Amino acid sequence: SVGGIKSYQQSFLNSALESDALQFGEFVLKSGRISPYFFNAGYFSTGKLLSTLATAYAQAIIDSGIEFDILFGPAYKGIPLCAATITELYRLGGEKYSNVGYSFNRKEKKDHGEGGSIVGCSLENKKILIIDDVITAGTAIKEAFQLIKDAKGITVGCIIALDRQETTVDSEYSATQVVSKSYGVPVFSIVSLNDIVAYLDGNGKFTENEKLKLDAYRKKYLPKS
Ligand code: OMP
Repeated sequence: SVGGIKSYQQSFLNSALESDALQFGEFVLKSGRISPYFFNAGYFSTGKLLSTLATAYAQAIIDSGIEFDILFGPAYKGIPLCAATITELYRLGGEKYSNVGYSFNRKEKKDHGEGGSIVGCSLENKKILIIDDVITAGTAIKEAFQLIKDAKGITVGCIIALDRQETTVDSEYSATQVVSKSYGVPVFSIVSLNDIVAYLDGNGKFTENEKLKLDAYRKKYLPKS
């Protein structure tokens, strides 16, 4: 491994750079903060890219060792993520994952047919792992926790693609730390900002100027550990 990162993390980062899912420049975040980088998981939009992304999620889940029954993808972005990742989880993890299911929610409630807002496996009394792209303010993920609670599931953790490792606007902790503390569950990620810096720096994949800006940003919004 390069810069202490695993090969699936490298593949993920290479694909993220090639597809422009990971970009350097000047971006306005949901928080209003100006960031020198931005990650857009929606750019993993070919079969090749999505399969690399799904492999990375599946490897990160396997590495975490977390025990769960259902991978839940909050609408809309979580839907392809959970479907693609569950197939990779079975392909790479084998029998241990053969009974792990997946589900997602509808944004609009259906009042005919099977009804309800959950599609896929029933969440009732099941251990649920939430899959999402990035947690910034935690708005989307909070909704997911509520949906799962309403469907009588038990959320046991979250897996995201990128942990930005920056303080939220109203705390000294990062969004992943806040979610983890408030819900008492672990939040895993394929990569963190530290991994990005370590890997790209060791590979000459970004310019000296980009590196300086990224370092300054990281230090400015460094969360408590
Ligand atoms: P929450 O639902 O508030 O946690 O925010 C997630 C959102 O952050 C995403 O839907 C994006 O609009 C945004 N985002 C990214 O997708 N990638 C980034 O690198 C940074 C952000 C952001 O705006 O902070």
